[in-house]
Amino acid sequence: MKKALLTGVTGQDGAYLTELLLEKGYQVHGIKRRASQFNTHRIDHLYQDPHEPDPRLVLHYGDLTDSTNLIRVVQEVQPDEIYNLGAQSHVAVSFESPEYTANSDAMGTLRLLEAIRILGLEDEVRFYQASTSEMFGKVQETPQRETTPFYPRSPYGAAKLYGHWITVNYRESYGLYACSGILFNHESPRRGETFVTRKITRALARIYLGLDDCLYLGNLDALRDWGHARDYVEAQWLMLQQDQPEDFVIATGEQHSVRDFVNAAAARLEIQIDWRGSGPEEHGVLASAPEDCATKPGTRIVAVDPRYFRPAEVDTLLGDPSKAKEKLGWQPKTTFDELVSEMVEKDLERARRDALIESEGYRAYRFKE
Ligand code: NDP
Ligand code: GDR
Repeated sequence: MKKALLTGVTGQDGAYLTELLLEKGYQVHGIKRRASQFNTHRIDHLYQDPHEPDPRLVLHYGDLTDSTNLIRVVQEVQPDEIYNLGAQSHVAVSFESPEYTANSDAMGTLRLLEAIRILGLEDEVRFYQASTSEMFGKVQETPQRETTPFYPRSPYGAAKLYGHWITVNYRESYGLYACSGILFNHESPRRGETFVTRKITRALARIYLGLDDCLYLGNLDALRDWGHARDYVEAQWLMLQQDQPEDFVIATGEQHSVRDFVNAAAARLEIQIDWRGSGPEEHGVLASAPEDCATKPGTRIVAVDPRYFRPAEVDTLLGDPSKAKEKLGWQPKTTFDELVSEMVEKDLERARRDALIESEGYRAYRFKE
């Protein structure tokens, strides 16, 4: 049985990749952080009682800022593949916590690579690094491909750039099978609630049911290439199954603005937004809605809040996934509309549950279930 070790197992990608690897017959070992509350909700459906013989999913406490811990876990697990998905992954937060972001995202990658080297596992382990389109930042070429020069625009982008190059360096210096996937934004119903797509689908579903009043956003004009996380983790796995390690751009090749995303999500709820004003004055008024919508036409449901502007913005990202298509046989399966629909439907289901608990109490909700 092949063994994979994942950092970031409790995150969005960690959950989808764990599902994929378990389906493929791997034993999956994940590093989770100690937190004051349970933080494994995304993988709880996959978790097995550790008292059972030969569990297929095993969790270890650890942190990318703790090198002795990483060395011990790698030594204990002796994995065939390591996927370094763990990171402080929020761009806006990286401006608030730049040093921690560098420690976990840049130095954390180095620590994991050094653990492999210290344990003499260079010929035994394949290593995947979660690189990002944020490294292109102020874009130098459109669409962005593997050869496009990097120009990061945030502490997160700069830290990830170090992680990217140190992975290339360990491949070239020590013959390690190591690849970086330069992944463009990928979303899902499991996306963290403060990333813009999930923030939008969650808020609009709650506004629809009367649980929230208004969705506050920053830059509505930012353009992104959004795909589905389920499709993207398959590319991560494929990159480690090739004869030679190489870096790949993973993207859809399609671009939408944040405003487009709001309109698409609203359309799934059959509500229409009338956009007024511009810049920080811009807002969206509910123009029409079905009868069961708790919020009435004429209400301001989207507003720009400058607190969500970033000190330096990445205005536009658009990836060219041709190399991945040609060499990995990979292409995205989920369209933009399907992605938006799936996210809205799941958030509506969650909002309905919250509304029921709020109005009738937890027992009524359990009974209805
Ligand atoms: P998430 O934010 O959903 O998950 C991040 C994971 O990293 C969580 O499991 C988190 O643990 C863990 N983590 C955070 N800090 C540490 C640390 N110091 N030590 C160990 N683990 C840590 O991110 P995604 O799943 O969306 O992304 C996965 C990776 O891919 C990240 O590295 C991200 O930067 C990168 N990426 C993501 C893209 C995207 O669009 N989603 C695009 C390109 C790259 P906890 O649950 O405890 O917080
Ligand atoms: P990003 O994703 O920064 O691209 O990083 P995010 O969803 O946070 O922002 C996308 C764009 O939307 C604009 N925006 C807002 N963003 C947030 N979070 N909240 C808002 O209210 C808001 N309003 C407008 C942002 O300014 C930005 O332009 C994600 C992360 O997953 C990274 O880890 C990953 O590497 C990159 O995608 C590729």
